[in-house]
Formats: sequence, structure tokens, C-alpha cells
Amino acid sequence: MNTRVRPDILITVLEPTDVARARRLALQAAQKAEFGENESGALALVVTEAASNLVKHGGGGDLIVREISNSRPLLEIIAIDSGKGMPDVSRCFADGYSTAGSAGIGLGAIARLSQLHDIFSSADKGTVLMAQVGPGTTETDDRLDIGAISIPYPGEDVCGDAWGLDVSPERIRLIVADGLGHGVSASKASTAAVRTVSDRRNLQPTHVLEAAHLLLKATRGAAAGVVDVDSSATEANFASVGNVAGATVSESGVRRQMISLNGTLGHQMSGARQYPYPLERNSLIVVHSDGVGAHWSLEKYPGLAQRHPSVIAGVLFRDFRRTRDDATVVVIRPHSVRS
Ligand SMILES: [Mn+2]
Repeated sequence: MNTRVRPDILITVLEPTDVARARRLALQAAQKAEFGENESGALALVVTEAASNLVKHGGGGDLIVREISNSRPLLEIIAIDSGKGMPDVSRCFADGYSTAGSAGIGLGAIARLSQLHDIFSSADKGTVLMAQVGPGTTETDDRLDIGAISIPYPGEDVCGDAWGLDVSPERIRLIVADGLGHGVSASKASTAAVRTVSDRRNLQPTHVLEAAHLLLKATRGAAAGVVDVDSSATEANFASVGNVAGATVSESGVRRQMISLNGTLGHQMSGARQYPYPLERNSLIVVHSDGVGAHWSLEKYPGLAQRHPSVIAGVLFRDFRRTRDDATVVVIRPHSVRS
């Protein structure tokens, strides 16, 4: 079971002093993740460049620092703005090209210092940049690409949402849970729902939710969605109770909503059901709490459905987040084990 070690950090970056703050918070995260000196230095440079770009070119934005749980540490930076966008992203990533000041050199440095980076920019909607820095590699890389953002209700230290990923030879399983309300009690409920998955790996999604329903009686209750993807990545099975939404998205951006039933785990559930959904090659699965609005379409962002899932999560978070709630969005692109 792959769950978040520490909560994601969101830093609003509007002016140069915020750049210094972002760097400081990222370095604290690096220390907790036991980065060495070189990796910390690389991270500081990446965060400084990404945050400076938010100020110089994005008209301000959000910088998210996320720890990717792994045997070796890896931190992901996602920089999100709603600015003018970059006219030619591939040229911007080559050293030396810039539309204003040092942006071109900055993106080249980010590319060199990161294990993995990706960017999506549209002229009218802004830019989302992601970079993963550190000595770690993602153990499940051959099974799926994943992007996730989970940010607490404003002012809370803990997130009332929780999510987890479990990869076995037979399948990939993802759960997203949203504890009622926000804060510590909500976090306890959603964490208990996620833990049910790791404790009951052999149960079907419906039975996992039924088990969670019993376990969560002592808590405030939660909504949760569980999706299984078979090893050939041709079928997803989704079961959801309450306001956790799931959808499949084709490579061209066509969305198919998956079914969530009414109810609250721990309080009221009239039975869980799971339904199968066919997956095409390079299909995505998107699962999110109701802190992200449900009326999104990747077709409105040409090319986005082919980007790294972290960038897709960043765009959905930017454009559909409801600020008065915990907000979690997880995007996966399963790979066929046979291919
Ligand atoms: Mn919620």
C-alpha cells in the first residue's frame, strides 16, 4: 500500500518574498525526506525557478510540494498559474530561449535538475509545470503513471480527504476517501477508509466499501470510491459511496463518468455496487473528492489528456477546486503489463 507520508504543502506565490518562503518550505520537506546535500541544492534551484516564473510570468500562482512515498525519497513540485501561458513550451525548455527575463534558462535548469518534468500551457488559461526531484525512482513506474493533489481546507493542518494506491501483480487499486466535514475528525474517518483497502487486499471493491462501512461507525463517516484496474489495463471496476467521483478519459480527452451511489460510509449505505468500464490504450482514470467540482472536461484543453497525470491533476485543481473544502484529485494512466 502506497499512501502519502506527509501532507501536500500549498504555497501561494504572488511576490518575491513568497519565492523565498517556497524555497524554505521545500527545503524543510527535503530534510524530512532525508535528501542529501546535492538533492537539496537541486530542489532549492527548481523551486526558486518555478516560483519566480509564477511571479514574473504567471501573475502569481500556487506551488505544491508533494512527497512521493517510496523506498527512496522523491519530492514533486507542481507550479500552477492562470497567466498568459507560454507560446512555445518546447522552445521555453531549451536553455536560452525566453519571452521575458530569465524564464528560458530557468526551465532548462528545471529540466536538467529533475528526474522527470512535464508542462502544459494554454494561451488563455495559464501554465502547469511539474518536476520530480531527488534520488528516488518510482517503483510502480512500469505499471502506471500517477498524479495526485490533496490539499486541506484553508487553515487546517490536516486534510479531511485521504487516498491510497495498492499495486499487486493482478491489479492496480486506487481509493479516494472524503471524511465528513474537515480537520482531524474528518481525517481520521478518511484514513480509516483508506486503511481498509490495505488490510483487505483480496476483497472486491464493493466488499471493501462494505467492510469500511462497518469500521467507520465509530467515526464521523466518509465518502469513498475504489477502482481496480486489471493487469492488462483493459477494464476498470469502480465502486463508490457518497460524493467521490470517478471517470475514465480516453487519450483524446473523451470522458465517461463512473457511477457513485448515495450514502455515507459508517452511517448510511444501502449496499455498494461495482460496475465495469472498458479502458482504451492510454486511457486515464480520474477520481476526486467533492472539493473538486465535477463539471470538467479535458476536451477543452487540447493535448492535456496525453500529458503526465500530475500536470492533469494540476489543471483540474486550478480550474475546478472549491476553496471551502478539502480538495483531492488523483489521476492514473495504467500500463498493460503484457505490452
Ligand atoms: Mn468534501
